Amino acid sequence: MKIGIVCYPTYGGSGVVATELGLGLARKGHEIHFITYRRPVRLAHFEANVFYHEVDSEDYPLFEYPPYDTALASKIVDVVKYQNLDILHVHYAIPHAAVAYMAKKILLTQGRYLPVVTTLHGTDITLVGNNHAFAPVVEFSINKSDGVTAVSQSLKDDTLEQFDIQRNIEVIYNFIDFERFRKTNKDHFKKIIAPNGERIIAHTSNFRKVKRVEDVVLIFQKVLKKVPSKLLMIGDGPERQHCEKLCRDLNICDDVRFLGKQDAIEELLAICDLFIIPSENESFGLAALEAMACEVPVISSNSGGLPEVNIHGETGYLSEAGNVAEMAKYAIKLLQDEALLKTFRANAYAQARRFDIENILPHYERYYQEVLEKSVHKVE
Ligand code: GMT
Repeated sequence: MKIGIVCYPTYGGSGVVATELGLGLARKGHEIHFITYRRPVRLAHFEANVFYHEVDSEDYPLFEYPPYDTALASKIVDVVKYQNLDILHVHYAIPHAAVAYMAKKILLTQGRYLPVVTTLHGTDITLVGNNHAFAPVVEFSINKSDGVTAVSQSLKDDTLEQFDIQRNIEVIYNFIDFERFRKTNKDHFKKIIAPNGERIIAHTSNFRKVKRVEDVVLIFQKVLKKVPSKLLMIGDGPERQHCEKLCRDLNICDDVRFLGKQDAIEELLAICDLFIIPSENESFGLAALEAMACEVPVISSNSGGLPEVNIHGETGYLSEAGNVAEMAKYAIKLLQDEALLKTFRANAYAQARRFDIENILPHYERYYQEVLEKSVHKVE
């Protein structure tokens, strides 16, 4: 198949999933065309059947906000026509699903039907999408997509609850590539971070409010009182500065390292004992899955799709978002019991295996095929 993929090219989960999906499909022989405003971060190397089309957004003094949506729609039309794409897969509803609809309408005037699959990732529904500034367009463009997928059952349920959706939504989970995410020996690295054999705890995110990053620091402060440990804060975003100040106020800076955005996250996860993800809302929690693939148990909130990934009492523990005391209690329990930690490590890995990219890719392929078959004679 010739597949167009529209996504955000940044470190965010939706862009990562879109890029890894494209690369995985390319390995299976499909021709993949990424269409976005910058080269996606995970698209680092040349691949024979992977193409990247940059959206060139014209800046003009009249525009306070350069019209990216218009430029993207034009680029989609161009790539679909001249690369002869079979299907377009857009990741994150805003604005991609609406832009795809516009491109589809333009192509229709030229006698061509473009089947569009939209994948809902999370905040495009739960946080931003249901804001009145976007909601009518999000609802309309979901209903007008030829196929819609959600990354967890919880996100599907939220979408059906919050919008008037007239069509089926297919749950296709986030996935993990075990070629890359696996526990490797990085002991030399561990010695630098935890020279006295301290436990190592990690958090990865885009440091947005929804992640409750402050809770990570508060949980760690409690853990530190009972278990010698170090905290790795990986990623960057609006809440980082506030968290750094909190660490200074709590006088725990010597035990916390803010590492910023990192490309080789698997190398950091390889030395970790525990991962914390206390989000207010989390449609799936790809970061938790990445940790579990590296045999790291997870302390998480029970919001959104996290219970579909992290199994309470098996792969980690779940608490109500904001219940810092309970999360700290669970973390201490695990970190103080070597045998329990070992069992949870093995369970986390086994659970992560369920989301192996090798199992999830065929699901997407089947779904594309289904959408294509239903679109054959369409001239809507
Ligand atoms: O808000 C983020 O964490 C980034 C966001 C994105 O779309 O870039 O991530 C969402 O999509 C990921 C991939 O499908 C999911 O694993 C994350 O759980 C989800 N984030 C939220 O729902 C907050």
